[in-house]
Amino acid sequence: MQLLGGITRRGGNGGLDADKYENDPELEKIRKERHYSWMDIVTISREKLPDYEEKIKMFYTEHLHLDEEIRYVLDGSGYFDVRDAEDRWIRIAVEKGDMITLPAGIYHRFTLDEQNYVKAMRLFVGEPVWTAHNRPADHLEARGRYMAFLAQRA
Ligand code: KMT
Ligand code: NI
Repeated sequence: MQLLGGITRRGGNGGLDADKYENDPELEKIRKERHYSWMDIVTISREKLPDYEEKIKMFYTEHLHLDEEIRYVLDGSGYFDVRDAEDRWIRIAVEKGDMITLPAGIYHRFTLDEQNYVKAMRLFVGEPVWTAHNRPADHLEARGRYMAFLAQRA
């Protein structure tokens, strides 16, 4: 379903089954329709992620990307904070079974919750570009396009 600012989140009742991600026709359908050709799986926990402290800091530093950020939570949970049209932080909880998409150009950050654990599939259209542009990044074309998208909906 649509959340604010062009963000979408679909959960388990949308047909996805995180326990069957290796063979899930619903996931295959989404990937085909949305051209999510590339994927990998990351685990974010103190035990599993090298340079955990540093990575956690990076995820929680306000930034944007030039492409859509697509995450499918296979296990665990966390929070995506996003800026709304008035530049206020909005916290979006994600948990096992949720797939969230953040549009290119939206300022956001990610943090774990008290579980301190998330396992997520990262999806991408074509070859992934992970570069995080920390705020301020208002001069970037992706930011301009996102601002225009917000303005046209207001
Ligand atoms: C990111 O880019 O913020 C991450 O991959 C961490 C969150 S995955 C639910
Ligand atoms: Ni990001």
